[in-house]
Amino acid sequence: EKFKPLILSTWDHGMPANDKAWEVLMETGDLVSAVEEGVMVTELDMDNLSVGLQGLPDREGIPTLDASIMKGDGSCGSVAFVRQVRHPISLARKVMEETPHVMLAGEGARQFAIAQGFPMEEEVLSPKAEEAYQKWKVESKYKPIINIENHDTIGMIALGADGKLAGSCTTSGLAFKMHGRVGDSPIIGAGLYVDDEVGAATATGLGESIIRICGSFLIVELMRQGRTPQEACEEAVRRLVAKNEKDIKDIQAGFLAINKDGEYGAYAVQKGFTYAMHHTGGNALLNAGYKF
Ligand code: SD4
Repeated sequence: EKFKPLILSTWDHGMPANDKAWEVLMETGDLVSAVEEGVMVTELDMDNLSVGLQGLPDREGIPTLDASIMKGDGSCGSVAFVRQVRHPISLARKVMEETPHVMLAGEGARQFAIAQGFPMEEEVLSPKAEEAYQKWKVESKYKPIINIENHDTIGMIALGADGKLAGSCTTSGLAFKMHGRVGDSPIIGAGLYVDDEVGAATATGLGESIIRICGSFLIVELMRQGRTPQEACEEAVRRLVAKNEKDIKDIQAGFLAINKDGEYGAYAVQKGFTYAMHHTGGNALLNAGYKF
């Protein structure tokens, strides 16, 4: 099956994000605004504890955010380890459009946000994040847990009617990470990769395992060599499993891919990875296949 336009997003919260992205795409025809505004919905969702400032904080109790955006012509921008910014995806877009750089991190990213007129939010944890942090502090153990809300990054990839592609990815990262830890989401080629000649891919899950295999870039390259999006996602999971063998029982990671013809695929390490797919016929929540 082939669909054009087509929008794919990770997890259940991909549904409202897709709805918004579709609306923007239909109204404006602007794919970059569609993928930006789509995930902005998730950045504001107070029930989502792994995207946006309401997300679970790092070990010091501070929420720090990662985001990236990319167009199929190779334009891209990202921000990593940024504080006090409500919409890191919009800041990533500003990096793409207003600077000669691809990536800004930490205090520099925050200063750039101020210069661009972004409001600075107070660093107060959301009630749910505060509660979870207080509980975590009792034992203060770092252990990634599969498929609970600390693996709920949103990654979105989209194919326009004109055959152009774009993608976005935004997260508060792993719950209770070390201060300064950066995941896959803001790393072009890890959490997101888009190439108009081939297709697009995005990732969710344990960022370290995804960075190790350049997950999203790998999927796009496999599609370039002739694999379908589904085959490419499965091969990336195989590679990820091989490179993360000793901890694999505790790792969840999932990938989404679209090729430029409008075929798509999804695959995860463990059961439970859902994704939303929007085409002209509507928006649907699907279950990805999985390895274990
Ligand atoms: C990260 N990939 O920072 C993200 C985690 C994730 O919801 O998917 N979180 O490693």
